[in-house]
Amino acid sequence: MKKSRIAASALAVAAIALAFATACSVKPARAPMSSVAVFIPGVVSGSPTYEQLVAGVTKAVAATKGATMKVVEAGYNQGEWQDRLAAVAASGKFGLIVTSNPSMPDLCAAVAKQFPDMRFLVTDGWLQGNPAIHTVLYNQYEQAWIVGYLAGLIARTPLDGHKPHGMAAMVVGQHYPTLDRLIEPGFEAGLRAADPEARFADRVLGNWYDANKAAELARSLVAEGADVILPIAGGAGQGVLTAAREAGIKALWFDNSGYSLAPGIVVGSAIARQDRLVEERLSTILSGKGAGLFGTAEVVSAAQGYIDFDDSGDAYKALPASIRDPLQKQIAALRDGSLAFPINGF
Ligand code: RBF
Repeated sequence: MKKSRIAASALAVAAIALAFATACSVKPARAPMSSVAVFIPGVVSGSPTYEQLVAGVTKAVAATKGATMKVVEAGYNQGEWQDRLAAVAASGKFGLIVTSNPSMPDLCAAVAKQFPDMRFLVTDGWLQGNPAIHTVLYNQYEQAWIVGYLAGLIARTPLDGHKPHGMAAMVVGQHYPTLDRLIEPGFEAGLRAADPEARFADRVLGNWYDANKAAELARSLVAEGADVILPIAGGAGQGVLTAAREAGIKALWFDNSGYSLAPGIVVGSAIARQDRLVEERLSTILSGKGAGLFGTAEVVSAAQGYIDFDDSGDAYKALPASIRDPLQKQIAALRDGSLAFPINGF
């Protein structure tokens, strides 16, 4: 009796030891795709593109039972982004990282090598053929073309006491491939379609947050004769609106609707429906139907409704018919696809 009790307890100890050893040697189960990290290369507040990204993820997660999300802001030091991204993957808490901007596909590819179980949804970027990553690029040539066209009309029309000089301008955070190959060429092509003689200039800020410096750069453009300025500068874009208000010129906006940011000053908004796109793609992934997306790269454009012009703003509607009538024709043509500038990624 005693002997068998000792044997039984020895067996129990061995069983516990075996269970412990097994638990230690087996990797923790990988987090499900429904545990979503939203990786912000920058700061959400003030950057329309990131505000839309968070809005889209929030909607898809709210509509999916059991799904969770966490927003991780990586800040403005771009040299830290890859380590921050790797730390999110290494935490083991997430199955999917959703992020956005043209520099992110390469960083995600580097982190995917270290963490092959992770999956990545990257918008506003382009990378084909990596089985861990799905990217969607907006046709930003079309998005910029339509506000460039409006800029050309503004630059030749006296507005609210401002005498035009035939010049449009941009203040940009930094140079990068989608800006240099799509946004600026699209803006200039739209500008020249409205006014072949129009002048164009840009100024580079060197970051995405310094609104004071953005205002200074905008003032220097006004001194050169700019009649209208488009900021592509994240939170720093506010500085351009301040300078435009002081100088009595007009501003344009990009990504989301900007009319309420500076009433009477922002007279046009070229939209990328990032919130809708992210909600749709993430919903597909969360419902388990997204396996075929990973490894692919896609472009979405105006004819599909992901690029648009918001023609509902009061300041837009207050523009003279000599501006709105020709612009409205181009907006309709972009929407129905009869005006299109196809791009095939990079
Ligand atoms: N856009 C922003 O609105 N805020 C940002 O902080 C920001 N950071 C960027 C950082 C890099 C490295 C790159 C390449 C782009 C960044 N953008 C940012 C621009 C953004 O991806 C997009 O091109 C513009 O919002 C125009 O749609």
